Amino acid sequence: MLESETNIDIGATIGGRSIYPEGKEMKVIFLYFKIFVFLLALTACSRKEIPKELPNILFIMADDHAYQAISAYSNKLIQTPNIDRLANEGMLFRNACVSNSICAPSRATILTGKHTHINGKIDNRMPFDTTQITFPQLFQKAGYNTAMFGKLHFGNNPKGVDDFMILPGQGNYINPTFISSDRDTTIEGYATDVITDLTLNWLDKKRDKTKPFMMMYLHKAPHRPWWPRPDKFKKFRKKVFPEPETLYDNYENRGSAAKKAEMNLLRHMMYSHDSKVWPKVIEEMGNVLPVVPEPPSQFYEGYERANEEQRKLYDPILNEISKEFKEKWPNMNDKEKISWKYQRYMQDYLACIESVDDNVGRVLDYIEESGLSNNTIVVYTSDQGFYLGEHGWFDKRFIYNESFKTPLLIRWPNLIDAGTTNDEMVQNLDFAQTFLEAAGIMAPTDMQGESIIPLLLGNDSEWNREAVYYHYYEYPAVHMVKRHYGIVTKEYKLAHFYYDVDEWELYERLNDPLEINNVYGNPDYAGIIEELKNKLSELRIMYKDSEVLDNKYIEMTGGKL
Ligand code: SGN
Ligand code: CA
Repeated sequence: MLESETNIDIGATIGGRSIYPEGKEMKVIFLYFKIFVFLLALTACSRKEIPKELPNILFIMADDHAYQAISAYSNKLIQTPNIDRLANEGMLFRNACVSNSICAPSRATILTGKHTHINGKIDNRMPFDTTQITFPQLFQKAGYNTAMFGKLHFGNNPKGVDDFMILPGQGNYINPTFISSDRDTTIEGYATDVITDLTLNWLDKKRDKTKPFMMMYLHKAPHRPWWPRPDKFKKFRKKVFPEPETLYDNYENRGSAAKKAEMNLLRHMMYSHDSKVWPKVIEEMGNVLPVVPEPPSQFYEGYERANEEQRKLYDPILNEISKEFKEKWPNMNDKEKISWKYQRYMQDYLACIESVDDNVGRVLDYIEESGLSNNTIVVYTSDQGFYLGEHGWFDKRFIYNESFKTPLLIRWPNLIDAGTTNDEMVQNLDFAQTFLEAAGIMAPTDMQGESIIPLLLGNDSEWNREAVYYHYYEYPAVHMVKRHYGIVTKEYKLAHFYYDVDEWELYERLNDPLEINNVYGNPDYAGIIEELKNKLSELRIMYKDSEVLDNKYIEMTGGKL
């Protein structure tokens, strides 16, 4: 009999001491065993599986959208009720990050499922080898109807999409021009609204409704120079936002990379191009110029796209900003100047975000009203994080939190439990394999991420990543953030800055969340440093990165010093 055989086995493991030869004890053991088998069966039954019906994928990505500016992450700065819907009805990732915090490299990683040292798009300037497989090609081949609208910023047209209209390079906010397979088209309106119109038009009228779809809906906003739509420009102009704790950071206890970076609000944020003071006012004031030279053409590149009617809406606000600047600036001390620039920056950046949120709402409404909701995976993310005054900065690039982390919210009704959060270290590197698994398409074996489907389904025990790898290259270049690579675990961040320096930095993520205390030189951390360096070497080997490759990319992008 099976049951008695089981008992004999159990007995044998307890070192010869017979605890159940007869009666009561034996029954208790049977009972425990049955409960155990029942619980096991119950867990197996409740384990969620991907359904057979192929899901649609709606991939929404903004450009430079900091998680600090999504109310599902933090409601200090702005309310984003529509993006928050994805958190309320799906899963919010609190530790999602990128592997190289800059635009085109992040997009190349998303499309190829490979680190940038492998796909070759290490910075915004390097060409992308178009013979590589990108995940939309695999969707198209598998019978999906595929499309892309908005900012790709890749230097090439996308492959694997049945329809596309993309912005050339960075694109424009006002009356943007789009590239498509046959011609360029300029569309009157505000980029965030126009990209959404194109997306909705395709979803509603152009797509093949007999097929599942994979749509990439890619905003230009809130990328610099933060031109809001006129009504939002006006609405946000008088708002006052709380300052981040590290706005007046002096970079003490940090390495030379933080001290030498050129993304400081006081020294590197431009008066016209960024703060939107008329160039002629800056010229008249003569002695207020920042360290960074500021050709008026940079301001006019954006402004001059506006037609007469649109200018009538922008001009009164621009006049008001210039008037205030002219009156106040000469009497301000440095702290007041930083504060003024911070408020101006946030007013425009967050006004751009409000347009993104409104438009995400339009698309979510369409998905819901057209009955697509239950079978559509909706993802909201950004190509990287962004500094909103933390450490006195704007821009991104660093392995430090605000640029390294990126927002990630995913809704998949019936499969992802509503209102859930996840703290695992998932990366943009994982997106391709995740989408492919959801669609039942085999991922190429040389992709380097991992599908996060187990996390989405709540099967967390199937996820065992303890650390992620990061590598940033674009230096020397705008903002002057030095080349660095590193390892990040939930507890620590160890980075090596190289090329014109050879410096290491270590941050304790749990005790020093603001990352203001580099403890690399502290002997108390010798053990942890050794351990992390070993793990970093293992990661470099696992992801096929090396000093040879570091040097190859140095040669290709500017040469040895
Ligand atoms: C432009 C911006 C920079 C920004 C890079 C890269 N200057 O050069 O501030 O870091 O793009 O951004 S701007 O005055 O032209 O806006 S990325 O998101 O495309 O990588
Ligand atoms: Ca970007």
